[in-house]
Amino acid sequence: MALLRTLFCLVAAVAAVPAPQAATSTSSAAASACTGNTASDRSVWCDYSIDTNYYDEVPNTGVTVEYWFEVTNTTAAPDGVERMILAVNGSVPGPRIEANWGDTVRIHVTNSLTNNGTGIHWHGIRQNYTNQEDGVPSITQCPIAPGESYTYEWRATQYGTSWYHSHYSLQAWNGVFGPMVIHGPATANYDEELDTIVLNDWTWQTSDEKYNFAETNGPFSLDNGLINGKNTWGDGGSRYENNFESGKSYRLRIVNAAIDTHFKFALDGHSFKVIAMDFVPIVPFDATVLDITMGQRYDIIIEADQDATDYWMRAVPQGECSANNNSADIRAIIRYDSTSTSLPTSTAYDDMTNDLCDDMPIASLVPHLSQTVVDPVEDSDLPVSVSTNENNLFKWQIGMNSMLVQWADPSLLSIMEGNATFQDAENVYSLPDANKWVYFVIESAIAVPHPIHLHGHDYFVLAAERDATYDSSVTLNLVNPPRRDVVNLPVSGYLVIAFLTDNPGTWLMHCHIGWHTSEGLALQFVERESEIPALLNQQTMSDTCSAWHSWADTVGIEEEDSGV
Ligand SMILES: *[C@@H]1O[C@H](CO)[C@@H](O)[C@H](O)[C@H]1NC(C)=O
Ligand SMILES: *[C@@H]1O[C@H](CO)[C@@H](O)[C@H](O)[C@H]1NC(C)=O
Ligand SMILES: *[C@@H]1O[C@H](CO)[C@@H](O)[C@H](O)[C@H]1NC(C)=O
Ligand SMILES: *[C@@H]1O[C@H](CO)[C@@H](O)[C@H](O)[C@H]1NC(C)=O
Ligand SMILES: *[C@@H]1O[C@H](CO)[C@@H](O)[C@H](O)[C@H]1NC(C)=O
Ligand SMILES: *[C@@H]1O[C@H](CO)[C@@H](O)[C@H](O)[C@H]1NC(C)=O
Ligand SMILES: [Cu+2]
Repeated sequence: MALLRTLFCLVAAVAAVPAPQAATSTSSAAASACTGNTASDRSVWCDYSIDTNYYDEVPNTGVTVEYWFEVTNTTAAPDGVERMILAVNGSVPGPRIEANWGDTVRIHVTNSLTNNGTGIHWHGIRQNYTNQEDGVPSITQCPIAPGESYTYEWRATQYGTSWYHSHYSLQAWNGVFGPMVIHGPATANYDEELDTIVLNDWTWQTSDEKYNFAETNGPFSLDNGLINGKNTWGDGGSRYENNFESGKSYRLRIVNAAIDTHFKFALDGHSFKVIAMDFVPIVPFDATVLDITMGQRYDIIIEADQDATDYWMRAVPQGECSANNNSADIRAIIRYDSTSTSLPTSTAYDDMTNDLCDDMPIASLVPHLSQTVVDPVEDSDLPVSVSTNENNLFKWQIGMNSMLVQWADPSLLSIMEGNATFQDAENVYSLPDANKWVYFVIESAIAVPHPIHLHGHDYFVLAAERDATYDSSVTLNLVNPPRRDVVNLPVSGYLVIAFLTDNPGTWLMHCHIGWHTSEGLALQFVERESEIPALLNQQTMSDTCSAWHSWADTVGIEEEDSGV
């Protein structure tokens, strides 16, 4: 019976592939659900389920899903105001990546820009033993030079919602990003998937022009926001719209892809069930308003159980940390009657304007797959602070340093060459021992929250508090604490994070506010360095770096930020 179900699963996943027993097969078709996963039972996934420990076990689908991406320089008017954008295949957001849990995902990226390198990061993907596919120039590869192509390949060992984005300079926020869905089981049932809902803030000048301002003046008011690449300004632009059928339940996958905006998100008049945070399924809880900071994702289920009319979907920038000139009008429309063309008259929940930049309450974020942190050992303290350098430009520090790394000299290259001696500015924290629980206290006296994103791991939140200082009296929550890949370092507060050293590689940890990443709020964990060289494709590393060197030498490109 088990074997039979496995076969069904394989057939369902790659209808186009004749022989399910083939070791690998290639499909660029959108993935579909696994046998047993139906509207009345979303917990099943062929031979696996929502109870499977996905840190240890992954379905062997034998499927490789393949995509071809081209990064281009073009113009667009997402909110009616035309500007230069950089984009994947010309659209903002770029094409959606879809795969099934256990698939191998292969993406060929061609850099068709004339004047920038690139490198694409698969946000939240664990990259189990595949650090080189993480897509971070200066850390895991040299940038892909103009005219060159690069192939990324990794296994989807987790499932849920995420996004990919450029990790070269501030290119992501000129438009080089898109949604990513890994299909798998869920902790609650729903009838249909509605869509990925990608939230952005938006400026009418490029992120590079804005960075020059931010570096000298600090944060500023952004011009607008987008929901799935759309919004209005004055008479221009249009809104994202979708439809509900009365009585059905819908899964929405929400991604905050902003450069500097902590959103509250809601659909007027409707409540919802939250079923996943980042790539971690959680015990479902009910809410009406979602707090979502940069880099975070939530999967929610909404019942179409209200009067059959039109409703605003809203994303409201939180005033405590995100200034926007169009805060009250970043909206989309959900219609029960798809032929309606009226503007909704629904009103917003009061909570939308409480203006604080907090995460969802920690007590609500309970992972379905329970994991316990065992005897964690405290590593370095990581204070976060800000200062100006000799040119009066803002630089952020985490731990001892503000990160400054070189595109042409990625950490993995020096580790590959066997002569890695890291400079202070590379902000390296070495974790040589395998399978140890380590924890770090990240703390800031400044009234600015920072979404802290770690590559290569889900991390465990042992404690977090705003307007507080950490000391030894703080109780660390070791039994099934929230775990995910982006958590807010609270305003004037602390965040204590733990993870298991089970993934050799150079893993970046950084603030996901774009300006702050560029201003150095980043460090790298060099985890199990001695095991790294054996995992690398040396040819790819060398070829990418020599192509980058020849291009960069010819045009004399200058790195003006942290290098990540
Ligand atoms: C991660 O990679 C290691 C080494 O190849 C392997 O032993 C382990 O099973 C992998 N984990 C998952 C969840 O695939
Ligand atoms: C993106 O564009 C390339 C050509 O530049 C094309 O081959 C590919 O099919 C497109 N991919 C998607 C997902 O639209
Ligand atoms: C995009 O095109 C503009 C206008 O031609 C040019 O100034 C800019 O350097 C280009 N940017 C990139 C990244 O290729
Ligand atoms: C990248 O392209 C942008 C947009 O054309 C340009 O402003 C910027 O200077 C370029 N930066 C680098 C570092 O290549
Ligand atoms: C945005 O708001 C700021 C401050 O409120 C103002 O100085 C600026 O001119 C506004 N920008 C636009 C384009 O309206
Ligand atoms: C490391 O060694 C390689 C050759 O083994 C050499 O080409 C490279 O320049 C060295 N790098 C540094 C930073 O010393
Ligand atoms: Cu920050």
